[in-house]
Amino acid sequence: MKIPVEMPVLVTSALPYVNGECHIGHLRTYVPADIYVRILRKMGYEVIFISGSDTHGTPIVLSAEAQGITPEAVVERYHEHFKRVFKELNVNFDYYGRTDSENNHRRTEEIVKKLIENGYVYKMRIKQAFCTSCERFLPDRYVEGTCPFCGEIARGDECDQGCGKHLEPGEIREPRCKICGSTAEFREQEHFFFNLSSFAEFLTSYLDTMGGTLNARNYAMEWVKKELRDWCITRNLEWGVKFPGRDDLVVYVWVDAPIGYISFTEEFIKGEGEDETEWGKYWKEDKTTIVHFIGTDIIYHHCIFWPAMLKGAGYSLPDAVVASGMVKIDGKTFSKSRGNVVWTTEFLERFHPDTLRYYLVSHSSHTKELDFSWDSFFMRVNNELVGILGNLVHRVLSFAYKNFGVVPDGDIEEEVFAEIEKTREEGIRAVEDYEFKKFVDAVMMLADFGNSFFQREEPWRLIKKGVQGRERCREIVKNVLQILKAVCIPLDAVMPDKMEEVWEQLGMEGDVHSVKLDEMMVPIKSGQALKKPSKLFERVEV
Ligand code: B3M
Ligand code: ZN
Repeated sequence: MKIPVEMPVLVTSALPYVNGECHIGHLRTYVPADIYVRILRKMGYEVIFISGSDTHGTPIVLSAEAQGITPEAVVERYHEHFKRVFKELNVNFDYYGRTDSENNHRRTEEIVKKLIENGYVYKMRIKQAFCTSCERFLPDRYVEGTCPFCGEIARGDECDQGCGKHLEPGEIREPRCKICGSTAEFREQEHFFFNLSSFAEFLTSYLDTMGGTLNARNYAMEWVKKELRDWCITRNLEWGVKFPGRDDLVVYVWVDAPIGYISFTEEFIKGEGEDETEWGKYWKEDKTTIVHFIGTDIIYHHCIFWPAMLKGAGYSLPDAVVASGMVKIDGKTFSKSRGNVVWTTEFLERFHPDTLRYYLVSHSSHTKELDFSWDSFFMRVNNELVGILGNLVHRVLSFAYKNFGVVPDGDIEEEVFAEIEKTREEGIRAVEDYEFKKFVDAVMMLADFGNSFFQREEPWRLIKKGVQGRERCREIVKNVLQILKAVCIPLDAVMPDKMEEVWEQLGMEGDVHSVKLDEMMVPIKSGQALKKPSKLFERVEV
């Protein structure tokens, strides 16, 4: 999607449940979102980048029960953990909130009341799974059973192992209590429903123009075409946002979680000391572009529930939903119990965060599944980062530093400018299509071009061939330094630490993070002092 450049952009990244540690499966959404934001800024957009911890719902409560601590304690621990991991990975949110903030409680209440006022909420008695030995109702992940649609093992609110459908309370077959394992029964209880089915027509036309990746749109379209069932929006839990007027019920976590996007925008803007109504520009007046980064497993929630809720309460609609493919490890789905998991902190103890950022976007295209394996990680680092990029930087800078000490004089050749401009254009097109792999591939091609150019012109021979040879050598070196500069600017979005190192070695002023893509075409200044080059990447091994 091409965004009008005068429009501020709000980019959000799905809110992680803070019920356990961050594994690399999480990162498939956050890292590309961060890269997207950095590139948009380099294209001249005004962007705010927001996320936060999803602190409610049964994922949190179950984890608390298992650890014998309170939900607050679980949230406290992992909220800080996620913040630290994002910082280490250079995923730079402008604001990282939490859905249990007072403000999010207030905003959720306001929106639910609006939906009630506008006639979209009704009461109904339904059958719900109940455990007689634990003497409690079993909402969402408290219950396991079989999916009524595909027969696979499922949890209370989603068929996570099979067809991926959202399940309404009472729909699961052969329910078992997740706590004690005994067979559950169904009991009647009064709950509140959101009249989702009345939004079918609206959703059809909304999805027709919604930007983002095609997987999001197509999945959502299919669901709308089949049938939309009304959506139970209350749960029997203590922990959560109370349903207005009912002390015994909280709203379903998928109500207050996406509302977090609004609350965090508000909280960020208030923190910036701006007028409190400023956030309305984003969520009320439709004067901005809203882009959600999510995983494919939560398309239903973001492309169906969420726009319907926003529409029903009179808020602005998301302009694009970008859905990343899931991460597998050696071809298998993540599983903590089977030891099939890679923890982010352990990864970062051994490898530089930039290598992980690079791997996550270069290994497969954004909407495809990413099959993580150590072999493929080592290969990418050794062949591409060390072999192509590190090699270019080290060879060129060492030669230039040794022979000139500064960026030498000379004109940039047309061939070089053409190659850089091609990279810039391809890169922008790739980002507009959310093809982050194509983006890095284009820049790495330019680095490759730099290597062949240096090899072809043989400056190390020229320098020994008298005045004329030395003259030509200067020009060649100036040109490859230009290529380096042009590689550094876009790649900074992917590997900010490493590209800052190169930027410094090139003797450039200021930091590379604020440099726009247009600067790729601006000739590097002759005479600026080069720094003594050091190795950019180390080879990695098992
Ligand atoms: N907390 C995470 C997940 O289901 C969920 C996302 C909320 S985004 C508003 O993967
Ligand atoms: Zn199913």
